[in-house]
Amino acid sequence: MIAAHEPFFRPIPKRWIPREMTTAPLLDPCEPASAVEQHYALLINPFYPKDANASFGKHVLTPTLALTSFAATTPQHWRVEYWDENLLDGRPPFRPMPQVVGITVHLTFALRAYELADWYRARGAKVIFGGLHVLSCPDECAPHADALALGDGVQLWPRILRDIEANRLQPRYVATYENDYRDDPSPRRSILQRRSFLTTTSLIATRGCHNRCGFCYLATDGLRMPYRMRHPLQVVDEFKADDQPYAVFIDNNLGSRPDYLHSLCAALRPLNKIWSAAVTIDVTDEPSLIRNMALAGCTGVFIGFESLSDNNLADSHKKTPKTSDYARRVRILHDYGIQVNGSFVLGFDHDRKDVFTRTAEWIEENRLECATFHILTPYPATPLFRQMEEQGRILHRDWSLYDTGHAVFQPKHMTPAELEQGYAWIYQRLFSHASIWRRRPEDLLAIPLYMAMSYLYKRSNRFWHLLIKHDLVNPVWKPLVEMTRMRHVHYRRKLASQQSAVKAPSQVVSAGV
Ligand code: B12
Ligand code: SF4
Repeated sequence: MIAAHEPFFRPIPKRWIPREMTTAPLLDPCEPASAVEQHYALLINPFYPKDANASFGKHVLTPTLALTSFAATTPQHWRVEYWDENLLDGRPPFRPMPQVVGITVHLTFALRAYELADWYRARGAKVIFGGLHVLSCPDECAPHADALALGDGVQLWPRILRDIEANRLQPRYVATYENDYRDDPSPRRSILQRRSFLTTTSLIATRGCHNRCGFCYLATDGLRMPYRMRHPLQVVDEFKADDQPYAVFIDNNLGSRPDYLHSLCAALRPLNKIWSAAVTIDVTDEPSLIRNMALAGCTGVFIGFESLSDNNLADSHKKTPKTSDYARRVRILHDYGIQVNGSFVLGFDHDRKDVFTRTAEWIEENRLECATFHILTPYPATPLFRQMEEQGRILHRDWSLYDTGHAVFQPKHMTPAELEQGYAWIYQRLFSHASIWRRRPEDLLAIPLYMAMSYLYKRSNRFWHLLIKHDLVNPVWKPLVEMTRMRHVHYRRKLASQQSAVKAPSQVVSAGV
């Protein structure tokens, strides 16, 4: 039993963090303009500072699909280049100057996006913004871009390029997410750097979620995202085409429609590959679905438990089983060899100062292999933001600190500084040698891979920037992934021949933000 006040005994020592992980590359203000190459589009994922409490590995687990999804709709006569500033290769290219620069904007890296946009526009490029922050704060974004894409880029990008060619670019383009998802082309993954990620196969099979939690970006005003699904065979084709052993589903909730997930699993099963996905814990309502997920290659799930307090969950309008049943449900997943990465939000109105130790104890007791923590963050234009604003609890609007690692509102039962201290403490506790060991799998044969993955993911922040800079992420991670896949294929054969669960196989880091 951990004493409830342990996180507050003494200040938590600040973690070392290399400069490249906190500071964006310099954009030289004196750089003269270079010639503009017509029909050349540069797509940028801007730099964001990393949180030293969490694993740096998460940033190179799998790429965002924000840019590759609509890159696929670029007309043939355009050249497209992709630049992710988080891969530590320096600032994005500018010689020749692209005719168009497309930038994805989230609130945490909005300022960097504005800096990039201002720099490129001053040198003759047309800048287009899209992404979540553009949807929630369009008026703030507008002065920095030639055009805003509000909503689905897959529909908007070809229209925008056509209008640029015809010299009739509009300031705003709007598209909903209500079209048939099956009509979307596959994301253009060929523009990604394969060595830079654990896997380049970020897959997405569905959009939306059956829930609408008040703190979730899905509850943003003006964002209508009904649950939409791609055909399972489209997903299978993308998985095969990218030729990686492991895929990460980046869907908000792959389990919103159990019937769909059953058919997706049936389609994935023959591939003999492994994957992980975000689902809600109610996916365990039907143990046969969990069995099918395991038979289809699911090695890990990312589950937003959010809180161990029913009152907090009710306040957020999350439809979820009672928290007293969470442990039983975690066991169902473990019984089928599926590791659990639990996501917990800290700072809800029913959280008191003991929330950190109680949560840590629960995670250790239930042997969650991985856990991700977020300080409750009211995203602009969500019901939670409005509520906090009405109550006068928003502390500031410095979006760069809305990264779920900082307290940006006044919590009910502790100070913002205590909330941040508790957050740092719980990460340090869960990344400690003792905690990693306590949560090891029951199957002895699974322990070596579990330990290797855990140490690489949770205790290698000193080395991540080197692996990233020297394009070693995939080469270093791949053997562990391949060993996991081989063990899993063996496990699946055994599982298929038996009625009930057999011993759990092994580990690969599961999806999660
Ligand atoms: C993959 C992912 C990551 C990856 C990569 C992030 C990156 N930026 O490189 C990793 C794991 C590193 C990560 C980390 C984090 N993430 Co993240 N992540 C995601 C995830 C699961 C998928 C993103 C994605 O590919 N979506 C699918 C694409 C197709 O959708 P889209 O981005 O909206 O893009 C569409 C449109 O917006 C538009 N569009 C987008 N950009 C552009 C640009 C142009 C020019 C045009 C024309 C159109 C356009 O077209 C696209 C197609 O329709 C989302 C949840 C989700 N399912 O979206 C969370 C999400 C984006 N992450 C989130 C958060 C909070 C974080 C973290 C801060 C969490 C943390 N504490 O660590 C960190 C820090 C990263 C950061 N500062 O952004 C939140 C953002 C909330 C918000 N309101 O901003 C989300 C929404 C999760 C959530 N449910 O809350 N993340
Ligand atoms: S269950 Fe998760 S994805 Fe769905 S609305 Fe709630 S927080 Fe968002």
